[in-house]
Amino acid sequence: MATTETFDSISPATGEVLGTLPRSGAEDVGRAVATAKAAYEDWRLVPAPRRGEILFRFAQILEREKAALTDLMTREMGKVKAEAGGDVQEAIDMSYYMAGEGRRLWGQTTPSELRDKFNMSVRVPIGVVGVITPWNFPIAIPSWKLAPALVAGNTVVLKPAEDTPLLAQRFVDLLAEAGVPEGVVEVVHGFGEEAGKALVDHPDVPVITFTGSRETGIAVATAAAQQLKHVHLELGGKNGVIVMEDADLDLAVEGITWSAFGTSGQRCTAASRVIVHEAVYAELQTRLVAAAERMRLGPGWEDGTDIGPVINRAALEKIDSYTAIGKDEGAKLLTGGEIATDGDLARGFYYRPTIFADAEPGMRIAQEEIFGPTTTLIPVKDFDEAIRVANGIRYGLSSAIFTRDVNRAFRAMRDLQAGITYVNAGTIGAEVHLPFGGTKDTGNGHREAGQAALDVFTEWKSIYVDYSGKLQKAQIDTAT
Ligand code: UN1
Repeated sequence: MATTETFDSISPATGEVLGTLPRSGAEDVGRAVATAKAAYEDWRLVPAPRRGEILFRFAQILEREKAALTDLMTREMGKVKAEAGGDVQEAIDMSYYMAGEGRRLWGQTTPSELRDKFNMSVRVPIGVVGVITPWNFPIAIPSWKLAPALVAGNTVVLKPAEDTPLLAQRFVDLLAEAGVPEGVVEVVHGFGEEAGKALVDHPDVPVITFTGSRETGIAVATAAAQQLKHVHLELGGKNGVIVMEDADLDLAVEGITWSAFGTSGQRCTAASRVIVHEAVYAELQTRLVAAAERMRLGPGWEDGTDIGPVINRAALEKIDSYTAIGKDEGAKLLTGGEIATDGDLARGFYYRPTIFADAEPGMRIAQEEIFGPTTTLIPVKDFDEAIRVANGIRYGLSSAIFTRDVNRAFRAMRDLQAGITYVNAGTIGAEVHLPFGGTKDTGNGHREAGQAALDVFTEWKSIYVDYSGKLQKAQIDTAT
């Protein structure tokens, strides 16, 4: 390590220091990239099924470590036990899924327009992938990026979020235990402006995959464009749930509560808008407020906690500032809207589940990503208005509709401008074998997860094999 500087990992539940890590700078990044670049020369030649077997073993090791990682996640990131377990499970699922890709990685074979000639396309790895991950899914999201990158034959330099470095370090250590050779996965800890930027700028890192804010995503893409790098971006969301007048309201309340307040609202997929038909607007408000007020705040590791802390003080203050913004704009605060400081909660960063009502679709609380336990109700007159309001934002990640009308459900599936649409479920809960990502300002057209992830981490190569023994000219020799 070139750096002698360090930073602390702090528990958002208690403010305790959980560990101290090296604060990597450009020199450390340079060393990590050189190591990963050297390791690439052999890793790309390891048969893909063998690479897949390492991921399979990694999935098994994650299963063995699930309880320990879950506990650490409740402490370092703050989410509640059930959700932390889900985060680890998502990495287990992704690792098993991508392990299978080791025996697929399919290309195409296709006829040639000439006699005695064979055509095919194959996926080839690209080189060193720069991976920049967020803190909100500290185990799942690294797996979304590393598992496909590795099975395809790339090596990786990972720069995890500075809020969850201990989990990232465990992740990388367990990959090594699974048999990933030395140098294939390097980790640099630290901050975006230092380590992250150095990774994006490094000439030997041809692929960057980044999950984070829209603004940082634009900075990453702009810097990477100077070197024509491949860039995959997974950015913000302002996901809306539509509740029609024929919806099962109990189910809708459950789905909204889970999607708006799960992970303390700190998911890109969180339901931060609820677009409600006026016929059920009053009733839904009453039921949602009752559900929110029943939720218990506390440390994630305690049984019975419904909502854990938010990640840090800056996040707490940002979330609180949006409560002030909502009030100023004239939306009606139904419940919450304050930092929770009773008893031990004062040691951590807790925000009460917050519901605004009577919002106009154009208000800032109905347009901007808050990334906290705040949701906003917007009344609408009919289905068409609901779709218009749902689409009237810059982002396009997740969307949902509660209705019993199959015609409306299918129209919503067609017309909602988002990478993900749920029918009769909330906006969260993506499964690993389907593409994950969004339209509009949520990204730049790429997807993680599913087969689609492989497109980020491979190049297509088209191969033509002429076994005629003579020079045949495509487009010229057109006689049969
Ligand atoms: C994210 O918030 O960045 O669908 C990822 C979900 C989770 C993944 C969320 N499976 O909410």
